Amino acid sequence: MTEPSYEFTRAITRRPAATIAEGLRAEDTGNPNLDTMLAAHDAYVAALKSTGAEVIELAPLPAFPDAQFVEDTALCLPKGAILMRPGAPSRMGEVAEMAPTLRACYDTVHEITGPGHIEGGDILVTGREILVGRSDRTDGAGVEELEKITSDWGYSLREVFTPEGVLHFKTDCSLMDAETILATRRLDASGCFEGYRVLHVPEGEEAAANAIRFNGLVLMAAGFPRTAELLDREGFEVVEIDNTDCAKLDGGMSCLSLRF
Ligand code: CIR
Repeated sequence: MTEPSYEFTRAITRRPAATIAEGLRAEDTGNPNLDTMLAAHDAYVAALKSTGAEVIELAPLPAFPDAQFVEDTALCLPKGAILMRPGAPSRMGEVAEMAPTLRACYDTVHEITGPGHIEGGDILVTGREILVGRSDRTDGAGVEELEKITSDWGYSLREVFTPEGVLHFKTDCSLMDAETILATRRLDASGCFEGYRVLHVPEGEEAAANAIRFNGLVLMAAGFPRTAELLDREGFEVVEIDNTDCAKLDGGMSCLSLRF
């Protein structure tokens, strides 16, 4: 039996474009370096492939400097894909760029038509439900529209909240297995994970909370030794990927792929 919340046969990624320095960020901590970002991107794709999955690698899109963060453009579920409607105006055009690839992979592709907004980074699919964090990018109308689609597919969807000042819900949490969530204490304190097994990212390593479970591996940002140790102790096989450059654009492990 496969567990669709973390067992996948495919992923979609997009190579970073030369325009990455124009990418959105909450705080300017300096521009990312394209060469080191590309090296990290290659390591990320290699790790996904090492699990036996097929990775569809899309070409850079210089007109959309944040387009490598493909996760925000869609939600991929076993019964179909749903094209999102990003809350960041500069990112809305990324969805049309992703659509043909998803239509080639899926028989059923729905889309969020608005007026609401919703980005994939705010959606965590667990073994039993879909959690969606309202944020500066995801509003109530966007969540409502998604809920109509996913309830037809038999999912229960719960609206929760992304902490103030945090870009996306999944900036602060990740699914480790169907019932286990890695999360920051500040997010868990909201009570949104009641009933789950929650592993807290050690204090000072909050940026490690955005990881991905992909088949037998957990991909996490390098440089957070206490989180890596925690996950190792819990029996997960961890692969550390350099996230220095993506972090300058508020990006992390989950943002860089669509997984299905
Ligand atoms: C943005 O602000 O939209 C991008 N610079 C980062 C997007 C990160 N995506 C994600 O967490 N899913």
